[in-house]
Amino acid sequence: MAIFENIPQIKYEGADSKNPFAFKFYDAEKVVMGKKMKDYLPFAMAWWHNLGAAGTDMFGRDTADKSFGAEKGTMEHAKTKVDAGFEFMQKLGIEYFCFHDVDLVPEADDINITNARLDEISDYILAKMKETGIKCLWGTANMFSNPRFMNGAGSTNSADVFCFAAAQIKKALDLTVKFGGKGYVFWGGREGYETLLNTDVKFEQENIARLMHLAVDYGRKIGFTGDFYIEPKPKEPMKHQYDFDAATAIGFLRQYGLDRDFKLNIEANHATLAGHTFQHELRVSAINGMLGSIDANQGDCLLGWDTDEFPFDVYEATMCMYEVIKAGGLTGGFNFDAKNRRSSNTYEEMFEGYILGMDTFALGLIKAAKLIEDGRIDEFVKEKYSSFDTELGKKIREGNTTLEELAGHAAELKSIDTPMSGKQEKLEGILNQIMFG
Ligand code: XUL
Ligand code: CO
Repeated sequence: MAIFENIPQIKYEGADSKNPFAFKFYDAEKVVMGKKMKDYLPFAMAWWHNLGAAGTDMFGRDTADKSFGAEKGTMEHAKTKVDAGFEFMQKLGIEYFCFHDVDLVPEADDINITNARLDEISDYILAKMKETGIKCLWGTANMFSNPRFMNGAGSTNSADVFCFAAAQIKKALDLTVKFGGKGYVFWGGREGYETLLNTDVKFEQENIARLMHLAVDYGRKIGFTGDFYIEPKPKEPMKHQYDFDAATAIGFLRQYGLDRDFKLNIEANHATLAGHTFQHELRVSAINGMLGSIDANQGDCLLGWDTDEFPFDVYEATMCMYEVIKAGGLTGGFNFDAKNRRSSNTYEEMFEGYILGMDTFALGLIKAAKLIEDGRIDEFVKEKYSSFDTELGKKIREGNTTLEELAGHAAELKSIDTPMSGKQEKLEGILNQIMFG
């Protein structure tokens, strides 16, 4: 029996449709810049939010019913979540999912029991994957919720806890490989500190790197050919998290020789928590060859924490897709690490959240393609640096000059005017014209 029996198959109806259960902009088969929309936008469902999050916040308990007809905390519930998840993805035409180990089954005190439950549920999931063609984008281990990780996982002060982290990663990698997942994520929720009075930063960072190396060695041994990802986030839950932002994570990966196996999973709301735009984080990743995957969501600058809202800001999605197109697409995908607001507590709203997010990114793709095809922004940027196309400019770019030679050139010029103007307002006007023209 269907769980979402009142929800129809969600189809593309176009921008004039008033049907809440239809896409206005996401037209999976439509070709944009030489590729189908669905190939530019491999969307994924986040198991934890969509099938788990029920509106609990610091001040109140669940508002939504995510029991899907079974008692929570049982294997029967784990199975009804699978049923709900696959029905949900099929109805929206979502081809991927992402999971943590403990999203799939209730965690037991004894890790052997948890692992046996994971074996059972993963067989059930695998059968559904075969039946529907739905795939796994990435897997991960939750190394932040259980009290044993209170001082971190890789960064813990306890060698025994380090072993539990290793055990969870091993199992989550086994599952990722079983599902044919494209990636494996490390989000270091507890890898950080509250105060330096009790923290050996160097030791903790080295241990995190050791754990990642062990994960890579094991993953490659069992046939995982995909990318490992770090998902940067500056804070929350910790005051200071080591994977602060893209630049910090890239530096870490290079320092510890992990950059060949790892890329980044960039989350919009984490970017803004780090004081950056989403686009900035994508650009930094892309120019370093590290743009792997995206956690598609949106924060709220008036709140200042990780609100994980469904993305509706079309400017932000446009600039995201501008970076993605320029980077030649993603090897990963777009995981909606997003949840309904506490007061959006019906099944209908689970669908409305995804329809909003998918339409926002479809619009972003359409507008970004238009911006690139229009060409004025790219032309301007090229022009802005054109003085480096001169003979002297080339010498600088190619490293064929000396400080004395450049100083000599400056002395000949005696003085110069300001360089070419930045034209920010004109460019913002072009962006608005593309958005609304
Ligand atoms: C937390 C977050 C996580 C990761 C996976 O802010 O984004 O859900 O995506 O652990
Ligand atoms: Co995330």
